[in-house]
Amino acid sequence: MGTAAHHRTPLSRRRLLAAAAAASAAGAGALAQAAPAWALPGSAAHPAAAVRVPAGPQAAGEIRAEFLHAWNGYRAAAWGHDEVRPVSGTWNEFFAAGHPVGLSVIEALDTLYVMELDDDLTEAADWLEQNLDFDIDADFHVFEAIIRVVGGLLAGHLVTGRRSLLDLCVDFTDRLLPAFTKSPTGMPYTRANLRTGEVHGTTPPLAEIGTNILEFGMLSKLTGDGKYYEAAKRAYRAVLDRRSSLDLLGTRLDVETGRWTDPTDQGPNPPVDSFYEYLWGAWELFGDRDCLRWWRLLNGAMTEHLVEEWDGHVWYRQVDFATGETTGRRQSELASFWGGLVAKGGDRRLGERYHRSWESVLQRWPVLPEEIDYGTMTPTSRGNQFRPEYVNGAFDLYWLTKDDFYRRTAWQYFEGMKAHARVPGGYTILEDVTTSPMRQGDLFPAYAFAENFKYLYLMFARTRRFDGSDYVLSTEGKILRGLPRRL
Ligand code: DMJ
Repeated sequence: MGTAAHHRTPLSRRRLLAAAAAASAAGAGALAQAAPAWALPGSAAHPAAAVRVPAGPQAAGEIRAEFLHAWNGYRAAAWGHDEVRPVSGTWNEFFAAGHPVGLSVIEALDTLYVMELDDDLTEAADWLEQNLDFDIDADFHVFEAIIRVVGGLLAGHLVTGRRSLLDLCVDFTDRLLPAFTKSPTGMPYTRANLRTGEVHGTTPPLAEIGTNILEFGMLSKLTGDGKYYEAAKRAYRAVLDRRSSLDLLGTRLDVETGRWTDPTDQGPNPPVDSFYEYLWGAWELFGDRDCLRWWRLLNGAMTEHLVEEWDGHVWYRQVDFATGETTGRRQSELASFWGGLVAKGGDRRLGERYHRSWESVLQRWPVLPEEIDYGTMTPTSRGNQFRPEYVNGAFDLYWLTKDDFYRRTAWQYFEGMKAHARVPGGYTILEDVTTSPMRQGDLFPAYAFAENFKYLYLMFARTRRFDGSDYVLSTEGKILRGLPRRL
């Protein structure tokens, strides 16, 4: 690797388009020179293209068996608790110590359905019906509660048709709603006490302000009560009203004063990532034209001001949202879903290129580190929380393009997961992916029952239980559209 000066090509999109237009005017030869900045190298140039994958049904069977390995590990050691610690055979409560809500059971519902594990689904839904009681005197993290519990119960209702799961979902959401309704700006507080309605936490990041419109919108649709959708929309508007003159956003806002407390535009990195994801999602799921407009505006500005070429790959730098000045070159693994979103949301080339940037990192570390600095290509956070984002991106790109490259790279992800994160009691997070062997931790995050195995399975399975040509999944992998029309 050479010096940054040799490798950086900081061309903004507008400049690239201008260059392409000028080249076009000058003739085809010149255009061919301007194009490479966005050109997609042939899949064959990427190592994942050479990965050997078993035939679809066999691959799907292997993935299902690995899901069951994890699920049965949870059932044996931690049933009813939020998360299993598969190495020690103990458990972890995700929201509040001493107050389990069976989070893994909630997260798994629609995965059990698509994998046709119908006895397990019945057992899980029965258990939730008989045991869940949200009258809990504890603070719940509002964003996590929405994407995990509200989304999980909604998806569970959609796949089982059980009214009881929807009733639980309404009760739970109503207990979180004060975080929105007590806020003078409409942007939610970070935490809410489920019993008292007290709220805390005044400076959430954007992901926590905007990642709710899909779950709240579905709830409004299913109940006929618009208050959930209205709360979500008001929070979005409050942020859009505070964008900079460059149409960029900072990281955190004070929900009481309405002032920015962190002016960094993170691009698709956390803790902002799904704020943008849900703008596109609200257009797809509800046809919301405001959200489409906002997605186009903000995504266009990020493409213009944040995207840069570096060592032949495209990445999103961090910038000051007011000036556009570069402030960092970190890239979180959590951003690796972004290629699929950008491709769906209008710029297929950029989306495919961004995914391939991450694919090149996967060749180096078969389980991705939590964060890298792409300027030096060094991991800046060496663990991996058993993350689903990379395969989420491959999943979306596969269904959009039907290019087998994405199945191959997903299979490579699956093999990395099996080789390094599998333990006798299921699967675990990794503390360091740069050691050999990779140093293992002791936790199976509940989201992996909703995400990793589902994305993998649905890329290979022949099933009538999911429509890959018309689907909307939440940020937590919950299937909100794409199920058979039987409900
Ligand atoms: C999940 O809870 C969701 O995917 C969320 O959007 C952020 N990331 C975690 C899994 O890594």
